[in-house]
Amino acid sequence: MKEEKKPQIIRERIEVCELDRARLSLMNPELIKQKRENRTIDEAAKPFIELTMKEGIETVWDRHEMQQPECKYCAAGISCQRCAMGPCRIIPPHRVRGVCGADADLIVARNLLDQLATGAAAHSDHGREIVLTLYGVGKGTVNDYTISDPEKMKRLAREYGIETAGKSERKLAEELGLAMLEEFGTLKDSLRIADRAPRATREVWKNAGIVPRGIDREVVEAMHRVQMGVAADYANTLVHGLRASLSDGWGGSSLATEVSDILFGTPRPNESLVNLGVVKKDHVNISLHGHNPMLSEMVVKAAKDSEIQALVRKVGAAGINLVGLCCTGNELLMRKGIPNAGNHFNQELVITTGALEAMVVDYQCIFPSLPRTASCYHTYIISTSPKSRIPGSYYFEFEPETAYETAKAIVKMAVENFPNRNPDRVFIPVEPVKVTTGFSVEAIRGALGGTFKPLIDQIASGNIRGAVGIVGCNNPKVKHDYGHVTLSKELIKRDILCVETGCAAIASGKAGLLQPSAASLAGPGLGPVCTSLGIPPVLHMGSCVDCSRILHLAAELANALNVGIHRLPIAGAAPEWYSQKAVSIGSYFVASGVFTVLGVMPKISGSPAVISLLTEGLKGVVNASFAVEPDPLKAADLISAHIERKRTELGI
Ligand code: SF4
Ligand code: MSK
Repeated sequence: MKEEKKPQIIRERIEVCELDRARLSLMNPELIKQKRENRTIDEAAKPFIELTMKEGIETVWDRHEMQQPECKYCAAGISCQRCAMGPCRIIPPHRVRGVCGADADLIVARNLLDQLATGAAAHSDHGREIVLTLYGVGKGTVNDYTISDPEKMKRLAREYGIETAGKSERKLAEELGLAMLEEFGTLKDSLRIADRAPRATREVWKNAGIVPRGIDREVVEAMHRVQMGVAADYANTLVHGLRASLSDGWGGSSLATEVSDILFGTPRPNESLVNLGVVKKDHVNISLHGHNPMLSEMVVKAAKDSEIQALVRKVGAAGINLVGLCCTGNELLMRKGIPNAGNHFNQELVITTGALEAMVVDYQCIFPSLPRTASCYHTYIISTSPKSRIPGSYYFEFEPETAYETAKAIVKMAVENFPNRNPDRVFIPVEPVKVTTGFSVEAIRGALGGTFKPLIDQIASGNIRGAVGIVGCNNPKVKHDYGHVTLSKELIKRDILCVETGCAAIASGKAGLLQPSAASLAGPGLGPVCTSLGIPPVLHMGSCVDCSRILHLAAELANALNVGIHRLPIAGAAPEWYSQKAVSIGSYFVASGVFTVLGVMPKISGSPAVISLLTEGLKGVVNASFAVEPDPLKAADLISAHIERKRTELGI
């Protein structure tokens, strides 16, 4: 008999909830009330935030407070740790260059390129894992996954110039997987998949010298450039950042999205629920957190296994309740309608329901401190990626070849943890909110009757003034969800359609904006259009890598009009971004011709030259630029003005 998979325990599991008594003693009911209101606008999160303060369970907001005041040199981007001659800081009037001679502009630019390349690498490495799985399915080495959307696979194969006639699914998966793997790095000088960008946009890239080549190549070159003694010119450094970001958006992220659709199904509109109220008192609750859908898809299957179901009955639970978090959650919500417990800042709070048997994580956006939070309860943190082994967690090494077996062992462990729950600590005083999600590019085209013409007509007639991609994370510098929700509400009121991904999309879901009935909050043009189509005015387009869907949608519209993306009445926004991945996303939006407004200041204020390049100078390079506006209402003004300008230029 095959031996059952057992987890490896990474270091001792933290067994005692480390209550911070000193901080706790400072808390009084008035202060708790005040903080609870200042920390979030997510009504369902508020009782849990209050609980953490009463019980001294540390959260992201506490740690942010403890980090204050922040270092003003680091905040301005003018500190450098790059080599052993430093660290260096720029402190005018005397210290205006680092030991190597780098000035403020160069130090800021190198730091920014470093962040961007990190984000591009994260998305693209995720994409590589998915493509390798497709290739493994084709080669017959990976047997736990199947091709869920063979039509999409054929479309992609044709895009890659692969003959599809007479080939089996497996043969096609092998050939397409190999062609896609080559995008990461061979002797080529452009990405095949980036050819779907409009011709005029590719022309802009060519003239600017930023056509993305191999995906790995751009990230490696970025790392080379930030090595001491290579980059010397801030502008030249940042222009490479645009190229690296394009290799992410039109490369690694696009591959992650497209191949996930092939393997797990292309999202179609479906209904589900969001917020912390999705946790069920009488069920074994398992949250699936991170970004890569490969393990979580298998957990969904394993939860239905007859042996597991028998075990569920044995422990006396009513069933297994899977809930998503962050972008793994977005993937499951879009494709499977699995309820979502929330975005980035809900990850600690879901543990405080006291009813979570396990939190299964893959990688990205996972607080390394989660095992500390979990130690206050019976919850197991189960890490699964060799790239993200978390001290204090139980670790199952995930490999596509043994995906089902691993998923089943994880689910079993969670079910067996159900009797360890303390019923007196179960606290779920909130109800979930309904959402309609699943708006892939294909689904939007389908909702419009098979062509984008009706959308273009509505934009041309002015009923819809334009569209905005709202993306990105939560950041304790912004009241949780306030930036996302305020901006989305304001834009739809102004007849601007919102398409959203990542934590922004979940924020809108929790606020009720992902329901068709939210059309009543939209303006007199957009509202009736949404009502007639039965869609919400804010469309959920997926996870962080699915920002590529927003690019592809823009490309479809631009191609239909035979213009570059920069001519469209569209914009991007990241009101609460924190992640290096968001730096890459913002950059590939701008490099693709999309004006993008950030709600959190990047670490560039130490270089007026870099600020000027990013907010003005880039217009001469890629016909788009960044703006920074922390107030979402003012951001809406900037976006509306931009959209109206673009409409005038188009003559509509
Ligand atoms: Fe200092 Fe230059 Fe080294 Fe940075 S690269 S730490 S500025 S000497
Ligand atoms: S999970 S990258 S906090 S959107 Fe994709 Fe959310 Fe940002 Fe992570």
